[in-house]
Amino acid sequence: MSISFLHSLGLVEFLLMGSECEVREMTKLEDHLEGIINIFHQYSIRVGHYDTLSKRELMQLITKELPNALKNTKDQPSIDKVFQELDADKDGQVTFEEFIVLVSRVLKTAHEAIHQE
Ligand SMILES: [Ca+2]
Repeated sequence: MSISFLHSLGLVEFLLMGSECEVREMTKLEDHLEGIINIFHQYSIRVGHYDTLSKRELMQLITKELPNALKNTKDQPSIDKVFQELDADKDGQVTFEEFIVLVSRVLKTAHEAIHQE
């Protein structure tokens, strides 16, 4: 299990107790990046493997968390298409590594939109 996953479960503080670990405040960017991991975990732990998204979990994440960034978030064929594109190894699950392809796509589009305003 990654530190971030444990962190999202609130276990890091517990594990770090007694160890000599310098505690530094997270920067804004680090905080935002960890936020992406936390959101992923919020959905990935629901069913099946705790660290991958099933199609249903991906759909829940997209519908709840990206309704403005993505079109047709409630349209099943569109979700199917996104899932197939993200599931690079075709194992029927979207890992965090596969998920960040979507994050990167959304970020890129949002950045372009800012410059068009
Ligand atoms: Ca996969």
